[in-house]
Amino acid sequence: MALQRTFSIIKPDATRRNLTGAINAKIEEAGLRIVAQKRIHMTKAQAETFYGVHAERPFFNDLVSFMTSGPVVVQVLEGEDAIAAYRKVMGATNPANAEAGTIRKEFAESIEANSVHGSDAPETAAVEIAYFFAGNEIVG
Ligand code: RTP
Ligand code: MG
Repeated sequence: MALQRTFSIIKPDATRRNLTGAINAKIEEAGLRIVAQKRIHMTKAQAETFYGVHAERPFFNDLVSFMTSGPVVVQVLEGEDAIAAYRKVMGATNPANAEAGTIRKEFAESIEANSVHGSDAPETAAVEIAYFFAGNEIVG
C-alpha cells in the first residue's frame, strides 16, 4: 500500500499534563512519521467548524469548550495505511474500552478528555490537514 497521511490533534488534557513527547513516542513506535506539527490555541470558531459533523450531538458544546480550554498540538502523520494505523494506536473513543498499550488506555482521562484525535477516512483527513496546514508546512 502507498504512503498515506492522517491528521492528528494532541488534545488539551494531554498538553496540560505535558504528555506531548510521550504521545509522540507512541506515534513513532507505531511506524508513523510526524511530517508537520505545531502548537496552537484553537479559537471557538475553529473548534466549531472542525467538529461541525457533531453539531447536533448532545456533547457538542462541551466538546468545543474542552478543545478550546488550552493549547493543542496539531500534526500530520505519514505512513503505510496511516489512518487505520493511527486509529489503532489511539484506541477506542472511551478509554474504558481501549486496548492495553493504546494512547487512550494509557493517557486519556475520560470519553471527552481522551488525549488525541485522528482522522477517520481519507476524505476527512484531506479536509482536516488543509484546515490547519499549508502545503509548504508539511515535509514528508
Ligand atoms: P476523534 O474524532 O476526536 O478522533 O474521536 P473519535 O472519532 O474516536 O470519536 P467521535 O465520535 O468522532 O467524537 C469526537 C470527540 O468528541 C468527544 N466525545 N464526547 N461526552 C461524550 O459522550 C463524547 N463522545 C465523544 C471525544 O473527545 C471524541 O473524541
Ligand atoms: Mg471522530
